[in-house]
Amino acid sequence: MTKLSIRPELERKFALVAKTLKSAKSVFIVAHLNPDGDTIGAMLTLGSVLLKMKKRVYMYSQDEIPKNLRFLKLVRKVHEGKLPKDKNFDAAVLMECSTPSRGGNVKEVLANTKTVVNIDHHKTAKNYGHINIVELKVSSVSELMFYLFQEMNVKLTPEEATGLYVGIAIDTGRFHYASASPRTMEITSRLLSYGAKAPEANTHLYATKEFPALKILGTALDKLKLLHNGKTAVTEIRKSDMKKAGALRQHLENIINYGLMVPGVKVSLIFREEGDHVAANFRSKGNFDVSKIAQKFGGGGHRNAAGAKLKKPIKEVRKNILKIISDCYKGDDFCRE
Ligand SMILES: [Mn+2]
Repeated sequence: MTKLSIRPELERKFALVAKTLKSAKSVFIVAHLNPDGDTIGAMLTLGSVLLKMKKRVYMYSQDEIPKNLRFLKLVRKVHEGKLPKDKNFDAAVLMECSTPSRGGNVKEVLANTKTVVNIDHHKTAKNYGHINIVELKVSSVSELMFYLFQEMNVKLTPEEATGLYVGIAIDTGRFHYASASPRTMEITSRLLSYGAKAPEANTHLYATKEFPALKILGTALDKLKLLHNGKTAVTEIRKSDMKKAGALRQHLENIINYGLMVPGVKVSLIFREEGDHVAANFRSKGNFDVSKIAQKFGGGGHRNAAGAKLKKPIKEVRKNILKIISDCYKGDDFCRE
């Protein structure tokens, strides 16, 4: 297949990384904390390629890898929360870690590594590596890694192609967001022709849910209410709901997004009892800046996704926060970006 072209400056950097990795005997690869499909997919694919080249490869994820990614075969070779005994490496590659600490407790290892490579696609990325490849116009670090393998003249195996496919699918919201560019699709097309197992990956990522996750979703939807002329969707999860569903915190992922699906809804909220406090989570559409509301209650986040923790009874938290949101609709414009 013909090479997919990139900016000469970027191509030179990838050539340098390819050369560094080819001559390295040992490589330390790091995923970020709370790892997602992109950081893990990119790490596993690089790990597999380097293992075939007979290098000492140490893949490190300080936090546990989520269950829905464990179908990727090489996951079992990742050291979860376990730093290497021999801390000397010829090269290290950090997958979308904006700073080294985003990779966890890796400072000492990096200090003993000859060449540190930082690969990222986020605005927040700092140039802490000896080689820094920070490219904002790609969907994912997995998409970015494709160019490295191109530069290394590697033909990816089906398993390796699946790793990059997972990263791209996750970060584009399964090709839903604007970040899925024509180039993203071209790269994905190549991954499929290398045998990426897209249907299998999609089943694990999008069509698998543990029973407690389904049950607690049912409870949250059952309690969902529309307020403020249909602009706010709100629900709550009590400790007793969690117990009844047998649900853990990990089973709550994505529930908040359901409220935003309702036409006309601008803000979705979940109030949840947890330990000795109430967690308030916010999602919004457009220029309604929920991070401003979270900040008023000691929390934070981004324009469209934020949260706060409050040590007050759930009824009171609910009333106070809904009041502020109602004021926002009435013209208080502090909550507009
Ligand atoms: Mn990413």
